[in-house]
Order: sequence, then structure tokens, then C-alpha cells
Amino acid sequence: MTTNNEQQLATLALKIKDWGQQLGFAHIGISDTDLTVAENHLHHWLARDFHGEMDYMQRHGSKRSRPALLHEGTLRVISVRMDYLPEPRETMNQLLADSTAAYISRYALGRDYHKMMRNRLQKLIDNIQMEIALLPNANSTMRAFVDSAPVLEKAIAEKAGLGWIGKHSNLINRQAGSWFFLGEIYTNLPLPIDNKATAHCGECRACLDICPTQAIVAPYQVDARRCVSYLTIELHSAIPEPLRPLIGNRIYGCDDCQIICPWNRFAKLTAEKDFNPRHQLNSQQLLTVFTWSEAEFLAKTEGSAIRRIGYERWLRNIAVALGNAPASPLIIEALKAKLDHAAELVKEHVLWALAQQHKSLLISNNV
Ligand code: B12
Ligand code: SF4
Repeated sequence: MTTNNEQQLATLALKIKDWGQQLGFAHIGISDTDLTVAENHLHHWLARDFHGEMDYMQRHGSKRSRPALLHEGTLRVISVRMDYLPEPRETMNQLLADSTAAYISRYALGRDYHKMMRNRLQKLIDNIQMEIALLPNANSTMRAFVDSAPVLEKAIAEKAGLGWIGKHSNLINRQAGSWFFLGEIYTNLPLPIDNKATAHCGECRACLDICPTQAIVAPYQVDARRCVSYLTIELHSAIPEPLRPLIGNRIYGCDDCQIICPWNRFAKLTAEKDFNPRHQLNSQQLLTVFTWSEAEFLAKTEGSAIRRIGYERWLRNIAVALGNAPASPLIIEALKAKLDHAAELVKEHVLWALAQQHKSLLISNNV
């Protein structure tokens, strides 16, 4: 194959999009590798320490913003998105309004997306390679990523036309909202590129205003150290005390900036059975999940992204949510039962939650 044969490459690009859709991707686009603008934003974000404890965000030098440094010879990136929303917005609002219920981010209710999407991308690579093998002078390299390596996934997807980066910093598609995952294939094939998506946030700032911890410190800039998603998933140590009351009943991640976004009125529910909620993770009570033993936690989160936070951080997060729940003797009893937990991290959050419960009890008794 002569890689400079534009007609062949244009036909191949169309086939890639077709195969991608057959593999369950809602949108497939192609971008070049010039991420200069995003690189500047990344440096600014890191310089302000917005990444907190996520050392991996600064560990890889320029590899994150220069695709050819991560995968030699990369000229193009095939960017894909896959919808994951398992149920409508109303159910999320109901859960968030019930402070005895456990709110888990919608992306984590079903099977972990990383491996599943990477397998699909690998199938797409296989298709491309079979097609190219039929042509003379085949010489291509391809590598799939799904949040698995230093890749600026949103900036790439924006360039590939999949959507624009909203003020909450997630990628939004005009027809489908933002409830989707991203993945990519880096390749040396000089495929024709798609047009960058245009932005449509306009004057809206609903996500900045609704954020429970005011983590979107300016449009397009998330201070991860304040983001509930970071505090409940990425942070290994204690959750800073001033932020605990703001977390409410969110025990794994946060969706508020996406729930409020007007573009999510157009979001479609996922067609992937794998993303449907498992073990009623979409409708659990805080007290129920707090009393799960470690073995139960491991069994009920098997194959889910939740598992990676481990049992101690799971208990830490639920303790905070119980501290934020209305005063209740049952909650106090459950918290007391965990006071002898071996991990200092758990004990300290349980003590904090007990103090909160006692405070609300005094207030509700008008003392
Ligand atoms: C680190 C990380 C986090 C961190 C930090 C978030 C962040 N905004 O960076 C934390 C733990 C907080 C997080 C949370 C979430 N994440 Co996350 N996360 C990532 C990860 C690994 C890297 C993101 C990154 O590069 N950050 C670096 C900073 C610099 O980028 P940025 O904030 O996006 O800023 C960009 C723009 O806003 C702009 N910009 C920045 N500053 C400025 C300043 C000005 C003036 C302007 C104009 C522009 C601008 O340029 C930047 C580069 O393009 C990606 C996977 C990947 N490899 O890309 C997933 C990823 C972004 N996360 C994802 C998801 C689903 C989430 C959550 C929704 C999960 C949840 N429900 O809890 C939340 C959303 C919270 C939020 N509002 O961001 C998806 C997003 C899919 C989508 N539709 O966009 C991704 C792509 C994973 C995936 N493969 O699907 N995440
Ligand atoms: S809520 Fe408004 S400002 Fe935020 S991402 Fe959506 S449209 Fe943009």
C-alpha cells in the first residue's frame, strides 16, 4: 500500500468508522497529533498542583501531549467514544436527594470499561490490519489506549470532532451529551483527519455553580484536589475535613456537573449490557454497603472499577456519607461497630462521622 495514496486512505478511514460503529462505538473520528494548545493548559494545570496526589499526571514528561513520544511514528489518532449511561437523569436526582442512599457514579455501576473497550479497539486494529495486508507495501503500526497510558484523551477527541471540552472539562457531543468513555488508536497511517468540533457552552455556567465542592475554579479548569471524584477515588489518604460535609452521599465519584448540563438532555441510554448496574449498586442504602464485609465488597465489585479503591477507602467514603446523613440511632450503632477497625484511615473517618451524627442529634433535639 502506498501510504500517500489519498484515495485508498480515505476509503480506509470510512471503513474504520463503519467497523467502529459495528463494534459498538457511537462515534469515531481521526485527528493529527498537534496538541500544542492542550499541552500549555496541561502545564499550567500541573504548575498549580491541581493534580494533587495523581503523580502519574506529571510522571511522563512530554509523552502525554506528544503522541509520537509515546508510540513512535504516530501521525494520526483514531478517537472513539462509547455511551455508558444506564438510567435516566431522574433516578440520579432521586438518589442524590435521599441522604440515606449511596450515590455511586453512573460510570462505575457496571463492568469496568477499560479492558472491555480496549478489546474492542484491538478488534478494530485487527480489521484494519487485515485490510492493509491485502494491499501491497503494507507497513503500519497501531496501538490501543483506554485511559491506560499518558494520553490527552479529551483534547484528541475534540480535535477528531467527537465533541467539545465543556466548562466542566468533560467532552460533550451536541447530539449525545457527555455520558461516554473515550479511547484511542495511535497509528502511523496518514489517514485523512476530521474537523475539530465547535464549542457550545455559550454563557452557561451551570456546572461551575452546582459543583458541590466548587472544584471547577474557572471555566475549563478543575482543581482535582477539591473534586469529589478525586476525593473518593484517587485520594489515598484522609479526605480534608472542610470538604467532607460537601460530599453528601456521594461514595464513589460524582456526576453533578454532568447531571446539570443542558446538553445531557440529548444523552442516550447505553446499549451495552455490560454497563448495566450490577448487584443493585444503583439503589443501595448507605447502611447496607457499610456493613458489607471485605469478602462481600470484593464479590460485589468484581469486574467493576470500584474495586480499585479497596475496602478501606470504600469504608472511609461511606463513613463520610453517614456523617452527612440525618441523625439516626441505627447509623450511630453501625459507626460504633467499626470503631475497632484495624486501619487508622477508617477509624478516623468513623470518629468524624460519629461527631457529626451527635451534632445533628443535638440540633434535632433542639439542645
Ligand atoms: C486525571 C483525570 C481525572 C481527574 C482530574 C479531572 C480533570 N479535569 O483533569 C479526576 C479524578 C478529578 C477526574 C474526574 C472525572 N473523570 Co476523569 N480522567 C482523568 C484523566 C486520566 C486525565 C485528564 C487530564 O488529562 N487532565 C489534565 C487537565 C489539564 O486536563 P483538563 O482538566 O481536561 O483540561 C483540559 C481543558 O479543560 C483545557 N483547559 C485546561 N485549562 C484551561 C484554561 C483555559 C483558560 C482554557 C480555555 C482551557 C483550559 O485544556 C485541557 C487539555 O485539553 C482522563 C483520561 C485521559 N487519559 O485523558 C480521565 C477522563 C477525563 N475522566 C473521565 C470521567 C468520566 C470522569 C468523571 C466524570 C468520573 C466521575 N463521574 O466521577 C469525573 C469528571 C470530573 C470533571 N469535571 O473533570 C472520562 C471523561 C469522558 C468525557 N466525556 O469527557 C475520561 C476521558 C476517561 C475516559 N477514558 O473516558 N478525572
Ligand atoms: S453545564 Fe453549561 S457550562 Fe457546563 S459544560 Fe454544560 S453547557 Fe457547558
